[in-house]
Amino acid sequence: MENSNDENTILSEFLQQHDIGQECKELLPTLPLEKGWVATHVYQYQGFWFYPKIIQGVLSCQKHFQALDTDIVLITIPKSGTTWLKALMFALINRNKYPNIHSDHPLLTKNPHDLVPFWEIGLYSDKDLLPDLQTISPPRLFSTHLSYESLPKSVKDSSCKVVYLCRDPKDTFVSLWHFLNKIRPKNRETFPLEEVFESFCRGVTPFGPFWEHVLGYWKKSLESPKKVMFLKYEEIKMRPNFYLKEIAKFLECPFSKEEESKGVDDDILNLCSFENLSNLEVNKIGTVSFKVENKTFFRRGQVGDWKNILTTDMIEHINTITELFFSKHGLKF
Ligand code: PAP
Repeated sequence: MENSNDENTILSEFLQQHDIGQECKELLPTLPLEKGWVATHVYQYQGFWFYPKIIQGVLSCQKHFQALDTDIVLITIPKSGTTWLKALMFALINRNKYPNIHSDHPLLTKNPHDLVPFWEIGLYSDKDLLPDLQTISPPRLFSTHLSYESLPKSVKDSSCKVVYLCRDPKDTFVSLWHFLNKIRPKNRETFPLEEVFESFCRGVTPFGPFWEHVLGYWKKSLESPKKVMFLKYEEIKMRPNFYLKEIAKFLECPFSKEEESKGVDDDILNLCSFENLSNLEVNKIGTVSFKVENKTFFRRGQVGDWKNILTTDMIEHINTITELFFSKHGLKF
């Protein structure tokens, strides 16, 4: 079923203004704002851009989330491969609980976003209701699109682990542009590629600026490699088995020789592959808890799709920004 225009209008209103608390209402008028795409405006809070409803969730999780040393937080900027990483990490840490990937595995009947909740877009988005996280047995797995600077303090102070995934900004942008168009509100034309590109390059993009977001986690991963693991979509695509094992080691749950000989690692990779997840009935119908259709999270799942859509000037421009921000820090795409 196509997401109806009415549903998308509800999403855009939801992101814009739906049900925000007093603190958020008072904060918004004090923040810089810019034209949004899916909602009318985005606001800059702590240096990054958000829809109003999401600022509600950010304030709440910053205030209330209490990290445990055993927690695992999966972090991305949108369209970097969040859905894939959620699936991989869920399957990885629950591999003893759900050994049968063919019959009763939760990923066969639930979208990864419903198994690994976001703080700001899910658990903490209700202004009146805080989540009860006490009942979740460790290790608890959460996700967020927040920058390092904006993480709840207890995440930085505790020994919980952070797994950060990013992607070539050109593919991140192209994926974002397609995504925004799929969820755009009623009666809106396709968003002009050039205008969305210009906003992205200025840093005005949901949870952006892209470059500051990535750099924050890159620096942290160099400083505290036991705390923050830094991954690239392109590298996991190229060597999935190697990186799955690296994630397992980082989370201190490495694969045993016996598991490897049984092919548990390959089973997880097959279960979480783009081909498998995107063809599951659950991911073709229905919506995730934050009102986006499940199928919207699966498009092409390839490296280098930017070659099909960006002009030579755009490529040059975005490469120049990337070089400017990243080269002195030894980060390359
Ligand atoms: P989100 O941050 O809004 O949750 P996210 O999952 O990061 O979205 O981005 C979706 C991208 O990941 C899509 O990329 P594309 O637009 O370039 O195709 C989507 O196809 C890709 N993706 C989703 N699932 C997988 C997967 N299992 N393996 C590889 N790529 C995937």
